[in-house]
Amino acid sequence: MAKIWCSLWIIAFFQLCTCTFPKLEQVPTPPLPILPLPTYAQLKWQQREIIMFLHFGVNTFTDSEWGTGHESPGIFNPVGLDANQWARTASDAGISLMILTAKHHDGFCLWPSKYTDHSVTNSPWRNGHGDVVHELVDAANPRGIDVGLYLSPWDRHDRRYGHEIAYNQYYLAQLQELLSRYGGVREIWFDGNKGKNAPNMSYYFTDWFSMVKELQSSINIFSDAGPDVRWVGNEQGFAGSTCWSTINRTSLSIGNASIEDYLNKGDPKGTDWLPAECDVSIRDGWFWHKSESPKRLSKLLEIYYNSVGRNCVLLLNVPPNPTGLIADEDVQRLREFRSAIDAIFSTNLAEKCSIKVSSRRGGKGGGFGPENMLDNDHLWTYWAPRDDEKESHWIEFRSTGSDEGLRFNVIRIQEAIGLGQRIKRHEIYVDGKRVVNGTTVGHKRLHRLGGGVVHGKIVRIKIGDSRGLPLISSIGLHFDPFWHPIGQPSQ
Ligand code: FUL
Repeated sequence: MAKIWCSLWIIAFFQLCTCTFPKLEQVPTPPLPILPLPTYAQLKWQQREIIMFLHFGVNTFTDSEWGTGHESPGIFNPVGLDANQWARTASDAGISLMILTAKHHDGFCLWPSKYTDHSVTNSPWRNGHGDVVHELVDAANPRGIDVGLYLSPWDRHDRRYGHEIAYNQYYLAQLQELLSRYGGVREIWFDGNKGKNAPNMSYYFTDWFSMVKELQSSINIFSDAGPDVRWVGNEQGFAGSTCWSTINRTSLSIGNASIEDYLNKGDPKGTDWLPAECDVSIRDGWFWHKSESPKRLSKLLEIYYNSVGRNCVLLLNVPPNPTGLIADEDVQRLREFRSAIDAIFSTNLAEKCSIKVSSRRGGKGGGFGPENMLDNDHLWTYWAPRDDEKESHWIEFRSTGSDEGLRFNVIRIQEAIGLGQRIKRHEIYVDGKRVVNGTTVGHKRLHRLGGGVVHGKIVRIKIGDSRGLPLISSIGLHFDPFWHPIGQPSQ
């Protein structure tokens, strides 16, 4: 009898509990990341998409690309220099970071360094009281534009070059000036290039990098081998059609031509997050030359698709002229470039479609549905399939109109890279016909359709292979009126 009473009490207790406390629904959590991951500064850098490079110095006045180091500071006199015009040009082009050559290979310093007399201080410009770095910072910051600096390790002027300790100390002293006098510096550029006959000398990169991080905690350090941003391996502005932000830093060294292909593609097995930056000039040369003019809009767009559209950042050089201004034709071309990008990507035809996916993490209302691919957050809201969905992850967009369907020639896919870069292979079909056979995606993958404009009702994206589950933060179907693929190879 006691046993029966006891059981009845237990049943009653459980019933009471379930009536009083409704069953707790667990909110689905984000999936585990796949390492390596970007740092906060690297994520911010990637979102900039386009950065402006400014090559300016004595070469601007001598019509050369590499100065000898024997130029007289007396030739530097940009009488109309207006850094506000540079910053306005950047701002109108939607650019949020400008990187200036504070010192190029010729050793001439655009700021009054106390460690050399080879600087603006000995030039007629502003009667020797000028400071280009300062003027750039003052023009950029109020417009919400950040500043980065290039300080060439190869110095053809300074006599300490070739004397290892003395030169490394000199270089570190200049780094300290640049990174402590001008407020926040968001990127520092260590160019590994030097002439074949340059004296043999080691650079103390480890010391330099530590000093940089000590003085600027949210800076990104660029060099061939990072540690935060890597070179893409060429100066044409083209990343590999497969491009991983991951790579093995131990396989990299600075100024080593044999790794250019590795830099161009990255490495799916890489243990370091080290995304690539594509540096290219709007003109043929890095410095301004009277005989040169800006690249055509179609060329700039091709560069955009092959850099930003391949998971990289585009570092576009726009050289000021001897007056100290960005030439009108370059300003104009940059405006056209920005309005073309805006025109192409401001309309997303996928928004007019119904979407189906292979599965969704946490079911309906779980927070990882396909609607996340059409919102404005291209990083932290994303579609995720179910943990147990092994292969054949897919997304399908179906035109809801009764007309002839969608008309587009560009497909955009973005991964939620905050949780790692994952996708290795993907294919895209329009009404059952394959139009893209692609590999990596990363922050942004843009496919310009080699066959031209597509009219279709059903667009299906299949993720063939990935490191873990694919997480997709955004998808776009766009129309690019500037794309005429006659004779162009398919991507
Ligand atoms: C190269 C340099 O030699 C060029 O002059 C230019 O600065 C380019 C961005 O990097 O290595």
